Amino acid sequence: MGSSFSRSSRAPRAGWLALLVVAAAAPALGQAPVCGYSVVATYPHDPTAYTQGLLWSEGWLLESTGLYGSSTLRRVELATGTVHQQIALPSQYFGEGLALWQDRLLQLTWREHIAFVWDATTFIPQGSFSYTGEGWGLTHDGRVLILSDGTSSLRFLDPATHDVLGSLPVVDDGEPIHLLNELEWIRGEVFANRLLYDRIARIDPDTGRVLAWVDLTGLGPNPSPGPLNGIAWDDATERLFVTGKLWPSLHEIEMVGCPELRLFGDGFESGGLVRWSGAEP
Ligand SMILES: [Ca+2]
Repeated sequence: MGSSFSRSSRAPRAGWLALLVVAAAAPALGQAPVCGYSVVATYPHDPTAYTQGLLWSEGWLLESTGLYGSSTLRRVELATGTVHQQIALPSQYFGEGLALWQDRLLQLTWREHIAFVWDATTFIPQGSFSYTGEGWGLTHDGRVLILSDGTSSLRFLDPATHDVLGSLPVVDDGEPIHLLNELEWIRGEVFANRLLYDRIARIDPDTGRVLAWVDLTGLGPNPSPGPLNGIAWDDATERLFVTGKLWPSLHEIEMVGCPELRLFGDGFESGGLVRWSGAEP
């Protein structure tokens, strides 16, 4: 391109080339914007916790950890990182995504095709259910469970029967977004870690389109013991928490320069995932 400029002595020709340069440098049409973050607070996090699922409920962090032989469900104090309650999974299960549905915690496993159901207060087992494929992340929008499995599609499950109601390919500018991992439903959007990327995708649940990428480069320990994984949202105080696998820290962050959340209010008024559940809006 530089040699083309040097050969051109006519202004119109140079101007036309400059226009091409501008066009080539601009993001492709439809590509989601990339935005940043600031750290509001940093808390301790168990550096042996291979975080696979994270959520906030009534003043506690609830966490699912992975790896065969050390997978757990745990209740964690935010301020200190202290584990106040814990149950270990049998060694043949690799813990994954975690969601709170009514008074039950639902905990996926990676390749075991089984989700454990726990009493959310006592952690007493309440049964299990099975699903096909791998289990990575889990959340819900108040009507349906939303599951990631490492592919570029999200699956929607009936929370009562666990039947698959539909699936949604996730794309950015037409490109499938693979390796969708830990999930969090936040005000009308699905937030998703992408394995091995320092970015969170904010996904429109109606279209599967990535609305924005929150770039978390520089967050967490350096060198990092494991990838970013774990998103929890405290809706009452609008706090966003993130951590990573084996990270000694957990962070409350604010998004900077990002689009407004899709529904800053009742997340169920717009339709959202209603088409998957068949429920009336
Ligand atoms: Ca989560």
